[in-house]
Amino acid sequence: MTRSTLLGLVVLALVGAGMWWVRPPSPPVEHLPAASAGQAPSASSPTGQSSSDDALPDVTLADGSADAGAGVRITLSLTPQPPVAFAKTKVRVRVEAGGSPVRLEAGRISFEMTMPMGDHRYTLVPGADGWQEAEVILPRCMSGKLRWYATVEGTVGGEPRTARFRLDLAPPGQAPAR
Ligand SMILES: [Cu+2]
Repeated sequence: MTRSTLLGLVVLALVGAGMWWVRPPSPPVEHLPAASAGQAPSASSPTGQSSSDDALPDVTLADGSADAGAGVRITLSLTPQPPVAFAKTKVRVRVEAGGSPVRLEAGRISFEMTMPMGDHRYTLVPGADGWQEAEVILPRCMSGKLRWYATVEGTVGGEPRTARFRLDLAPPGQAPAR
């Protein structure tokens, strides 16, 4: 076999491999309108969030509860409502299993946005009336977005339990509703 034939084979192999590589494993959905990417069309919330958000309990203006599986229900309550950026928010969590209050062992709550906003993780400590609580200060996002997500985690009867909620932070200086 001559040198040029070998080179030709190598080129052929590379072209073949290249064609294999450019064949996308999935369609480039980022170039498609959202409606044709398999998402049900829905009215956007004022904060421009997708419909998957709407399934999460909103704890901005009222307490919210979420099913954490196996009959465990996690309730999240913020004070004030709405919570205000850069101000203290009292976070309270209550957990029921089969309708009876239970303790969330190693209870903790974390807050995040769709973008990295730093670490906002808090341990829940025992409070009054069976609530477990934390004092939280969340920053305002420079982008102007207000939507945060709260994740409550812990174990009940040795089983890990998680519940997610959404909230919209009021801008600093805005008087809380109550
Ligand atoms: Cu941000």
